[in-house]
Amino acid sequence: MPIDPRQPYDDANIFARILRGEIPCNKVYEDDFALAFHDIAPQAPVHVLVIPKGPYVSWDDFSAHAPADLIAGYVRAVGHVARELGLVDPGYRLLANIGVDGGQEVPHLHIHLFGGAPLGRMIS
Ligand code: DGP
Repeated sequence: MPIDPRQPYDDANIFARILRGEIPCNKVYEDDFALAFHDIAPQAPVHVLVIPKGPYVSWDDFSAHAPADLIAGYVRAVGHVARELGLVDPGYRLLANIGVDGGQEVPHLHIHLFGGAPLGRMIS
């Protein structure tokens, strides 16, 4: 069920619980700004989610309200994960679903990182 993008941050959402270590994840990378882990229902040979360490519902919330050091650290972490996974050549795809029309289901910002195969021109 897509989220309401105007909702306040819900500390009980599944990614907040993963960040707090309350439920496990298959971790790929972690630093002061971000956590990356494999998606539970992969849609490509590599399908990793990268989340910021902060209470942000969506890209809209994060880009408007997060401090600059967290934004920079998070963006760098996404690129670092792709390089560490060996995806830069031949390439990969980043995607963030936002709100109802974007089909966002988990109300903590996450960037999907897809790779490991030719992905075509579009993703649904
Ligand atoms: P989105 O539609 O952008 O909100 O995608 C949410 C993604 O999160 C979806 O691809 C499945 C994934 N997901 C949901 N619950 C869990 C979980 O508990 N663990 C992991 N690793 N991924 C999850």
